[in-house]
Amino acid sequence: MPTRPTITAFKASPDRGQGLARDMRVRWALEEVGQPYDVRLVTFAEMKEPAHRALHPFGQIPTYEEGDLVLFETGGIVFHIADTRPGLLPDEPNARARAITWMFAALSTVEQSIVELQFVMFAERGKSWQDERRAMVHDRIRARMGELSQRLGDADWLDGAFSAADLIMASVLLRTRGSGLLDEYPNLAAYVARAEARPAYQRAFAEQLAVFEASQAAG
Ligand code: GTB
Repeated sequence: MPTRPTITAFKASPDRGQGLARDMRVRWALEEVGQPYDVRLVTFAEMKEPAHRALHPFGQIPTYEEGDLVLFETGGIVFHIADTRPGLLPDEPNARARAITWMFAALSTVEQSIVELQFVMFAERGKSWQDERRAMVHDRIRARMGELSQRLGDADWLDGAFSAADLIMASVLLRTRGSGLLDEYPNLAAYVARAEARPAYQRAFAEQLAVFEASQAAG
């Protein structure tokens, strides 16, 4: 059995426990493979201090420590979990390569404009051009979601059985729910709902929500 990992997460998540921060992906992957883990909570200030930057060059969460191994970037972390524990990647080499390709597609082709939307909504709030730019970014997201929707069709998962590719893709797509875009694509909305219904997702969600609730109770 591999060493019990420690991940980092927000001490006070700005999403108020909605499961949108990226530690959620890592928690979910660990739950899917049945790997117990520890969590170290960090403040925004702590993330920028040298001790945390030694783990994460960009001063962000999540990080992942397992014995001598230190990782950052959710794609790399989830891949490592899937590569070292059974359950999240197929054994057959071609199917495995396709699942890994979908992980990259989710992170580089689909997530890009979804992250851009977050800049529009938060960092660029109040700018005179915010509405115009939001409409442009919405259209870019729609283009990708439309293409993905076509490819998924009425399949349950991207390529056969549920895999790390679906875990990453659903984590990316669910971030569009608040904008209303996800509901424009009923098969993608159903895909995300299927992913969220998985017991491992539910356990991960409850764990990160408990952090938020504890922070509220502490005042
Ligand atoms: N590409 C990296 C990865 O996938 O690991 C991105 C990591 C990242 O963006 N981490 C964010 C962070 O540490 C937290 S998840 N931000 C602090 C900083 O950069 O100083 C992004 C996030 C934050 C908040 C919400 N929210 O409130 O809804 C959602 C997502």
